[in-house]
Amino acid sequence: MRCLLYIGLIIAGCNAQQKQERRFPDDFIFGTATASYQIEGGWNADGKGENIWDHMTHTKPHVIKDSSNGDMAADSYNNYERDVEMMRELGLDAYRFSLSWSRILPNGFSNHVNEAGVTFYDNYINEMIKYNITPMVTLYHWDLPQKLQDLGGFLNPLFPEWFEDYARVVFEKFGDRVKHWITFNEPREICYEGYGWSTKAPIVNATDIGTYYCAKYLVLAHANAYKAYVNDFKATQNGECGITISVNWFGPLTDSADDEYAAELKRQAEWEIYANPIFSEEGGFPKELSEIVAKKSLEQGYKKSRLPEFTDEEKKYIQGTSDFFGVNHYTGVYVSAEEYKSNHITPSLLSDIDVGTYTPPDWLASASSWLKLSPNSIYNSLTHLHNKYKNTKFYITENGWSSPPDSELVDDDRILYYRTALNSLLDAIEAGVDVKGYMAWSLMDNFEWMEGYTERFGLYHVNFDHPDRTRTPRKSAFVYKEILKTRVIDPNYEPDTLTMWIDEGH
Ligand code: GBH
Repeated sequence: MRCLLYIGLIIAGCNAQQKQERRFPDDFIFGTATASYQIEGGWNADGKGENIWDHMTHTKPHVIKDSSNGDMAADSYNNYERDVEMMRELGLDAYRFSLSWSRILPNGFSNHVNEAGVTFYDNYINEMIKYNITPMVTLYHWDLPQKLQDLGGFLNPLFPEWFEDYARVVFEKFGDRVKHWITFNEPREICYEGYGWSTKAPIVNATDIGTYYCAKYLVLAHANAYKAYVNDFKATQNGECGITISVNWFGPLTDSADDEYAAELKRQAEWEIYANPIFSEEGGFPKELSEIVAKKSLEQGYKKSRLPEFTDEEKKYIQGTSDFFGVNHYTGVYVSAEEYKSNHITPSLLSDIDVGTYTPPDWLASASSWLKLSPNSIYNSLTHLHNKYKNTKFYITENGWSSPPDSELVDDDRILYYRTALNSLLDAIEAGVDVKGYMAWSLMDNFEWMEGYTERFGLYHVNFDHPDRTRTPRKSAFVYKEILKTRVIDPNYEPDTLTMWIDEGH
């Protein structure tokens, strides 16, 4: 009798808990994300021009882990209807993808528009709209027309003009249907990895100034595109325009003042350098970083800081030029002022800040060396940004997990990662952060940059050995579908089949 009473209480307790289940708001936008070079293929199809990834993978194939390239990738150029079918299977509200600049403007400049390229994106967008899927479009996800790189790319002070011209073409062609624009994907990866280092095309490796000059012209280019949209398109097209910045969490290893300062410097070097000019009240590059680079530059014999300045006019021009803050978030690390340091090339951004980083060895590891399951890192990042840049609206524009190419369709690690991340996101929403949507990276396996096809991020597996690039849902696709539909994260939900279907109305 007593025993039964206890069981009764436990069941009652469970029910009560279920009633308090935390939900995503009904108007919260769930989607997935991809990028042009990573999925499209058709690298020279129908008049497309060469971009820096075509150029680098063709001239220096050894820089890619498996010597592969994006010539065909997942062949979305020919499979776009299947892509949209997958979006319908998942029941997505939105789909974030990027445009290939050189598919639209083969030489980078707006004097020659490649109509076949425009038609491809028209078809892709129209197919989404037909099924009520909201397109969220990134103008630049790392595939610069090679011709512009020959002229210095992001380091040329004319870059902001070139980007504005391209943006105007794109707003004009697609703005009747696209209402969510993202100018750049991850300035850090463009500037630091591509110009200040050699882990992304165009592998310029100008460690002294590459990151810093790129940051200046990128931010100006972003502001140009934003103003063009607001001044000449927004009134008729009625959309929004923002930028996506990679914000992983950098917290102090201990609560010492030195570690706090080290973590602050790291955040400034990683993402505030791009975010502060746009979102902060004071404008311009972050203070402590500016001071330290100026000091070290002079000590190193430079006539002025390697970090260029903005004029007051430029500062004002750039401030407030974003309707939202797109956050790409994957993981976190601890930052230390004294411990876990490594030797860095001098001068460089990393030697400028000179801090150590630490990842606890017991954090769950993915197939990517840099990607571990870090607790609360979405919550920490979003609440930090929210407190720093008041009244800002956010989207998580990427978040996801990698597995090895030969792994099973049953991807429980990825499911655990997504559930953990989405719970952390709910914590942030409950703490008052204005987050409007979440895009999982990625809809399908794709070309993972320097890692080629050796790391897989897809909710759908792609068979890169098959001429059709067959797509097959992983178990995580079914779990994501269930979360989208119910707006609730059920830790116990198990799909009873791995055979996909399209729900009525999708
Ligand atoms: C995003 O970048 C990209 O937007 C997307 O295209 C990409 O496919 C996705 O993430 C998954 O990687 O090896 O230690 O030098 C995420 C940010 C920054 C993560 C560079 C990998 C390399 C670190 N990326 N980082 S390391």
